[in-house]
Amino acid sequence: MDKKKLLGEIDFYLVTDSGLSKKGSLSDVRNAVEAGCRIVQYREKDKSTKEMVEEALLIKGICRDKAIFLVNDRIDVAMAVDADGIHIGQDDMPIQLARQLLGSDRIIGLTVHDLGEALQAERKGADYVGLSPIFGTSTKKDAGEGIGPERIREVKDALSIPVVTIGGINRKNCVSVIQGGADSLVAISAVVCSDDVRKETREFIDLIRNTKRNRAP
Ligand code: 3NM
Repeated sequence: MDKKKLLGEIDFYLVTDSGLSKKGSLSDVRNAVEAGCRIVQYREKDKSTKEMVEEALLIKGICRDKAIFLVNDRIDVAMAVDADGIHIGQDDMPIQLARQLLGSDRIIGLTVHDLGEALQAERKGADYVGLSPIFGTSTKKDAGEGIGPERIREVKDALSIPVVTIGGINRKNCVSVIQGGADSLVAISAVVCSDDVRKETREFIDLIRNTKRNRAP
């Protein structure tokens, strides 16, 4: 399965958060993938490297040929478990070095906050950008103020790589994000804090697909 090709088709994007999760990251990934989620990012800030490697291997096993499996920030963990790629921020490993370490086949996603950073990300070889934060969020304490869904379009129109959106997105405001031009969206608290991750993921996927079908080209 060509995971870079799959990247062009993603809609709902799961990012794990063991601090917020009701039933744990493994359960969240299992349920989201069963519901049809095709991209998973393992984001873990508080566990030991050993625990992360063990958990990442289990998540990789769940994703297998159904979903792209990325590791947030920790390029060493991604390489150790042979993940499909990584997601990094502006202050993490510089993208050119990450590419040297990972090779051309792996997926690298980069967080960007505006059009300038997005253009640079594409120029430097990112496979997608994570545009953030769209709305205010308490899930990431230093995320800053939301840029609003109306700022997505300028980034989407300027890039040829997928635009993933993150930050304060829920089922009420997600239609505005997709209508704004996003290819994909992450909703962490809206999903992992829910009692039924599978149902919540499915509802996001259906809403995103219906909105994409009906939006102007
Ligand atoms: N990164 P929720 S905001 C992981 O702005 C993350 O870069 C962000 O969580 C950024 O969907 C964020 O619960 C958390 O708002 C998003």
